[in-house]
Amino acid sequence: MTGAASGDDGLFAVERERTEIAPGAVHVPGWLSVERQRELVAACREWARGPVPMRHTVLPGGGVMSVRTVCLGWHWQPYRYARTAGDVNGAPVAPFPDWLADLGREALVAAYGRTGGYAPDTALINFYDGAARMGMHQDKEERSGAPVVSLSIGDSCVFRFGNTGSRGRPYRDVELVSGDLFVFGGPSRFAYHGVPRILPGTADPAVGLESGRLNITLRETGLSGSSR
Ligand SMILES: O=C(O)CCC(=O)C(=O)O
Repeated sequence: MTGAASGDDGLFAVERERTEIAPGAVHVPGWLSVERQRELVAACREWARGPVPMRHTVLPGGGVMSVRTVCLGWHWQPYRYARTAGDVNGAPVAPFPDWLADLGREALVAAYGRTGGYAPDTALINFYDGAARMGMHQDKEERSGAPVVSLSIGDSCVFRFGNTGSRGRPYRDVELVSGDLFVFGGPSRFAYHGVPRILPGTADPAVGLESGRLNITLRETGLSGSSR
């Protein structure tokens, strides 16, 4: 579903239509209905409780990520996936539900017009308060070149989508609004990307999130067995 209105919020020339940001990287504004966003928010609240609670990830150098994260299917920790959360409480990660894989396939149809046999087996659910950020990085712990499906709910953000060679320019800043879908695959699958800014107070209370931003990324790990 597309069709949100065009506009200008003073920061960006906002094109609220399906837009290919780079080859294989597609932004589909307003893809999730408010009802679906509410359902996802409710599901995220459950997942945040555990068995592995949502937490700030600690980086190998001792830095602490400002976003809080919980995973499904496979637990991501810097910089690998495992079936148990060795860096949190040692518990097995919550299962990745079939309905979320179905949603991922619907997302690929919206972005590319086809699913290509997409079979995501992990989700990273990030919660950003108004001060949280995510630095430029590549999603590269997966052993699969399948696309990443990204769903945004709550406060809008500035999403920076760059190139595959470095964290620097060229990149494009895209405003991701509640309900937006962003898919990156093909030549953009390993592009650097990040979230330099949240726009607090922009969420629609109807989605069930009073403040902050949820981002859900679906991925194919290409892994099997218990851990790698
Ligand atoms: O929050 C976002 O839109 C991006 C999240 C992200 O880059 C990640 O989880 O690796």
